[in-house]
Amino acid sequence: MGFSTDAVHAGQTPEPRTGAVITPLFQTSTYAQKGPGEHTGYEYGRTQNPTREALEQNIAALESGKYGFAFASGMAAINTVAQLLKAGDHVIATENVYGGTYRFFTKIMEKFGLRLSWVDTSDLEAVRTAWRPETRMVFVETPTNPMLVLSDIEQIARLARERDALLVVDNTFLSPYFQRPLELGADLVLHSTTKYLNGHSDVVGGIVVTRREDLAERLAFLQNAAGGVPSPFDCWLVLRATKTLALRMRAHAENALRIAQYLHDHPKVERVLYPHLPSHPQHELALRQQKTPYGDSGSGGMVTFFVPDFATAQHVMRRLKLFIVAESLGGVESLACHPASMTHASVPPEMRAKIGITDGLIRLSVGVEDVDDLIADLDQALRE
Ligand code: P1T
Repeated sequence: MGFSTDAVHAGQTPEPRTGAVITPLFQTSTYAQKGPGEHTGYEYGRTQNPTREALEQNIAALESGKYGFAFASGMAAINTVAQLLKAGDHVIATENVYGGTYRFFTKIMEKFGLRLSWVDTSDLEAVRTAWRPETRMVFVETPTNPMLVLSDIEQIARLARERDALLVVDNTFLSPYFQRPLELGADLVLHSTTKYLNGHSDVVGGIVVTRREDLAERLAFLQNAAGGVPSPFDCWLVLRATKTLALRMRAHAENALRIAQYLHDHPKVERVLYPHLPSHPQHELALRQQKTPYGDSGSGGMVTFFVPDFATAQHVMRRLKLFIVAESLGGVESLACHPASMTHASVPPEMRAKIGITDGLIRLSVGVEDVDDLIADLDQALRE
């Protein structure tokens, strides 16, 4: 089936008793058993939930995977993936990940004996150099948050396979509409479903998808045993949203490209990062790797740009009227964020400097409003 057909139907059939077209919200914590141990396949809400299963199957299909595991947040998904490892194992991770991911690995997992190397994974040689005999996982975010640096998933997957390590890709920024890492050889793909998959800024959630049965068994165990599961209602909301993923992503990408072009030509803007601008250093990789299921390519709705300093960034952000100043991304409404003081404040200043997150960097999550209104808003905010 095509992507949009799967988006509407995968994991869902009309409910057998009433014919309800929409998957019901099974808002229950437990299930009746005929006698001890005689159950319907559903025992307890943490372990199984039909609404959650529908969502897991739906997103697994969109990611060209077989098995999906939903979580209460993107961080809970990342936490569960990290639990596939043990003390002493080494992880090579993209140096510019979401600030919370960096905080999770450095402040929590290192305490339990995981070893981390923060590497510019856009440089394959740097990944090779960082490799150790105990390297068991490569954790890649592409495009990165907020620098929009790309890593070549196919090449890193080859390296990881040769050396018996798992490749995990955080695909939050593009969604499966623009990038399907499992097709490129990744073992696991994960999302903060809080972002594009839900798309309406009313749920915090996460998901992990794989094609591998051995990993699926371990993830099913961890999902239940560690327990970071989402509420049935949140699953129901995300399932409602994935139906329009293709429509929304096309609108986000169209608006974002127009805005990136506008900012590129603006005298007050020092630099714009957007992978589908020819000026992006990895434009070629973007065209090759960030493909829709229909063969065209795109870069989603995130645009990063630089103004000279913190004072200018503050001035611009305070003047924005339509763009809302807020953390998060991927919703239908446009947001503006100052990573150095907001989403990446938990990354140490030296690391921020190394990655290039300056005090004059502004990150836009471009929504699906009329693009002329968005450009007019930026225009008035960038004026003296
Ligand atoms: O917020 P949560 O659902 O727990 O997801 C964490 C997460 C994981 N991966 C990426 C790439 C992310 O961007 C995030 C969350 N990011 C933000 C809240 C933000 O504003 O960047």
